[in-house]
Amino acid sequence: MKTFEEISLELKTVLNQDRYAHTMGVAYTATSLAMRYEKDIEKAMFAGLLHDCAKCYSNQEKFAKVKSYQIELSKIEVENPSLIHAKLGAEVARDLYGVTDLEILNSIRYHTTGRPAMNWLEQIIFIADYIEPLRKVAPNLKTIRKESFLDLNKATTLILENILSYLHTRNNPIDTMTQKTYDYYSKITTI
Ligand code: DGI
Ligand code: FE
Ligand code: FE
Repeated sequence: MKTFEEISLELKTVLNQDRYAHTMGVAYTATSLAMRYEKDIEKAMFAGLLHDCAKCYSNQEKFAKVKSYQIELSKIEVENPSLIHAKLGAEVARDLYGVTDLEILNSIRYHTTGRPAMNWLEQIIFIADYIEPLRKVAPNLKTIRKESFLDLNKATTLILENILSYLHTRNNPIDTMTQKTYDYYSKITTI
């Protein structure tokens, strides 16, 4: 696998400026969460760094890469290409950045929708993506940030509530995985 420095330099050329800044925010927020929960800090840093590595390709490039990596897309992913960067990102991280660690690859693959029963890294990346310092618009963000350092499951539920209500107000279709993730975490959380 390439070094953090090498990957950062490459990402700077393929991501736009805002996305690069967000990426660094997620890398360091994930690191902080890994410290708090006594997990592997380095893994969290790499996963955060790479989670949006496929975000800035054009839709045309995304579909071309999906084809070349033989990725299976659901109907909702075909119709909402903004979802594709998660699955595609896992393949790009493996192919272009030399990541072999399955936990890192899965945390990239599931960072947008989450999934039921996420492992620690998947959950930390899902949360860090939402709470990193440059994210400014979500409701109750202050509470969610605090909760992230107290109870990962509770924070996950709060984030999914926001995502679902945001998608509802915009009349965007809900990916079945997003709904399943919400159902799972709301059931195991008492708020
Ligand atoms: O890549 P980021 O912007 O950092 O964050 P992300 O990977 O969570 O992607 C956010 C985008 O994904 C945003 O445009 C909303 C969309 N999204 C997340 N879950 C769903 C969804 N879009 C649809 N249609 N359905 C979902 O369930
Ligand atoms: Fe993303
Ligand atoms: Fe992100």
